[in-house]
Amino acid sequence: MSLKDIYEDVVRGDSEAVRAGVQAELDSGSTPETILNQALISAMDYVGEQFEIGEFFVPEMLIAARAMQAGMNLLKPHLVESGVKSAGKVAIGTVKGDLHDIGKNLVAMMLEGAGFEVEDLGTDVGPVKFQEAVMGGAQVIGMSALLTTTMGSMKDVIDAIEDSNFREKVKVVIGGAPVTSAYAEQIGADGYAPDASSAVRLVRELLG
Ligand code: B1M
Repeated sequence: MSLKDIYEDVVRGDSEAVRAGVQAELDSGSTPETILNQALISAMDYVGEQFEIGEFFVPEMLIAARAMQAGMNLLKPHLVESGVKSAGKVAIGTVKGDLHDIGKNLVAMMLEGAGFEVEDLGTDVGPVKFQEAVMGGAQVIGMSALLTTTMGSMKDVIDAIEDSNFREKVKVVIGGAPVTSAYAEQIGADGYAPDASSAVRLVRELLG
C-alpha cells in the first residue's frame, strides 16, 4: 500500500480500497495532511482534468468523489483536534445551484480542527439561509462555489446581508476552484482563500 495506490483507487472509485489504503498509511505514520494532499486531492485534480478532456464523464467523477469522501471520513478525526475551545463561529455552505461539497467539507473540517465552531449549512444554499446564520450569531460566513455559473450567487448573499443591515457584524470569506481574490474584491467579500489551510489562516486574521 502506498500513497500512489490510494491515488489510483480514488481515480478508479474503489471506496473500500481507499479506506484500507488510508488506514494503512495512517498506521505506518504518514501525516493526515500528506495523505490528503498527495493522494486524495491530487487524484481528484486528475479526475477533473480527465473530465475536461472528455475521457471521464459525470458517473466516473461521482464514484471518484465518493471514494475520496470515504478516505476523508477516516482522516477527519485525525485532522480535527477534539475539545478545542471555540475560536469563533463560522457558518459555511456551498452556494445556490451548486452541489459540490468536498472542498467545502474540507474547509469546514480544517476550521473545526483549528478550534472554530462550524455550522455547516450544506449545499445549494440561498441568501436567506446565510442571513439566518448571521442573525444566529455567525461571525464569519464562508461560501464555496465550484461552478462559474454559481459564483454569482456569492454576490447575492452579500447583497442580502447588506440589505438586512448585518454587513458590519460579519466577515465574508469565499473560495472554490473558479473563485479568485480579484473576484472577492469585486463583490465586496472580506477575503478569498485558495485552499482549506489558507481559509483557516484567513478566518483567524479576520477575527483578529
Ligand atoms: Co463537477 N465540475 N460538476 N462534479 N466536479 C467541476 C467543478 C469541473 C471543474 C470539472 C471540469 O470540467 N473539469 C466543472 C466546472 C466547470 C466550470 O464551471 N467552469 C464541473 C461540472 C461542469 C459539473 C456539472 C455541471 C457536470 C454535469 O452535470 N454536466 C455538475 C454540476 C452539479 C451541480 O453542482 N449543480 C457536476 C457534478 C459533479 C459531481 C456530483 C459528479 C461531483 C461532486 C460530488 C460532491 O462534491 N459531492 C463533481 C466533482 C467531484 C467535480 C471535480 C472532479 C472535483 C471537485 C472536488 O471535489 N475537488 C471538479 C474538477 C476539479 O475541481 N478538479 C468538478 C476536490 C476539492 C478538495 O477541491 O472543491 O476545489 P475544491 O476545494 C478546494 C479549494 O477550491 C478550496 O479549498 C478546498 C480544499 O483545498 N475551497 C475553499 C473550496 N471551497 C472553499 C471555501 C472557502 C475557502 C476555500 O472559504 C469559505
